[in-house]
Amino acid sequence: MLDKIKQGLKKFVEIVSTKTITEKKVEDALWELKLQLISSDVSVIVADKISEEVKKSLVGAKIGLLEDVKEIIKKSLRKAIEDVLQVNITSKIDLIDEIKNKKNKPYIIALVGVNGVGKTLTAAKIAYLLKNKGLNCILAASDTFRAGSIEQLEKHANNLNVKVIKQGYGSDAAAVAYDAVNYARARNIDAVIIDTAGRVQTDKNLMEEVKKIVRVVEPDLKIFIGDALTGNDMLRQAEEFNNSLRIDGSILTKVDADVKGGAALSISYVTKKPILFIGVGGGYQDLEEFDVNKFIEILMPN
Ligand SMILES: Nc1nc2c(ncn2[C@@H]2O[C@H](COP(=O)(O)OP(=O)(O)OP(=O)(O)O)[C@@H](O)[C@H]2O)c(=O)[nH]1
Ligand SMILES: [Mg+2]
Repeated sequence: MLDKIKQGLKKFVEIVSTKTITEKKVEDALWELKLQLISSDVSVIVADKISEEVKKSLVGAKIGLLEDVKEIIKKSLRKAIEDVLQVNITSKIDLIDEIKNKKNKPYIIALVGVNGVGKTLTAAKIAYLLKNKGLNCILAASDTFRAGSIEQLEKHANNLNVKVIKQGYGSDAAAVAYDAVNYARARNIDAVIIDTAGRVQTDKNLMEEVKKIVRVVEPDLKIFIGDALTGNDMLRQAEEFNNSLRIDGSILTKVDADVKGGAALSISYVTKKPILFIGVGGGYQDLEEFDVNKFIEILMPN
């Protein structure tokens, strides 16, 4: 995964480090790098930002005779990437701690996003994670829209031995979430995970439906679920959900199949919210905490 960006970075390091660093040379190489980043689904704003930062730190840099030019260039790239991944992000969210520390149970998590991005599977993955951490949770079947969605969630819930609160298709999604919260409150359950209906980006009704869920149950955490494979499209969705709901963070799914990697690099910058987890497969255990340093480690050329 992430091979494409990695190659762009590698090429940049190689081009620049074979020559003395002059503004013109850095600029030419940066142009190449920017194109590579953009074709790897990094958003144009982010690609610009990375190029600018690298340029600032490299042009005019006085490099001692014994210093390794390659290392200096890598350091400058690493810093620029770190900056875009962490810009304006002050709070790292530790989900397990947050749930444990919440005074009035339950802790309420709402998962939102467009069709087919992995909301339902991610709801199940989170339930699995919480169970493994000794926390109990229930699932709210607030996708009352798509045929088969309730049975799909129930199947996961059966596998995990977690309760689902549901009504019928066509019923009010916010009412289902509300029921689930009440159920959990009455039984001292740690967390409620709300699975919501997918929507096509332009669907105003479904967006209103999620907003209503948010109004009614006031989730502690509103997580945007984005499919890493859909690149810049996913970034537009993230912006739209963020504008409508003020999301608290994102989970990127299908990162296991993502050879480009640009979406992960851009989403925090675009939303100014952290990536909480990444989905790396179809199993319940395939949810990893997103670690900026580890991500950079994977990206950086040797
Ligand atoms: N490889 C891989 N597949 C994933 C991942 N997350 C989800 N999927 C797959 O993506 C498909 C869609 O997942 P769902 O959980 O049904 O997506 P959804 O957002 O609930 O879809 P709708 O309910 O139709 O809006 C399924 O086939 C999942 O197995 C992931 O991290 N990696
Ligand atoms: Mg679903």
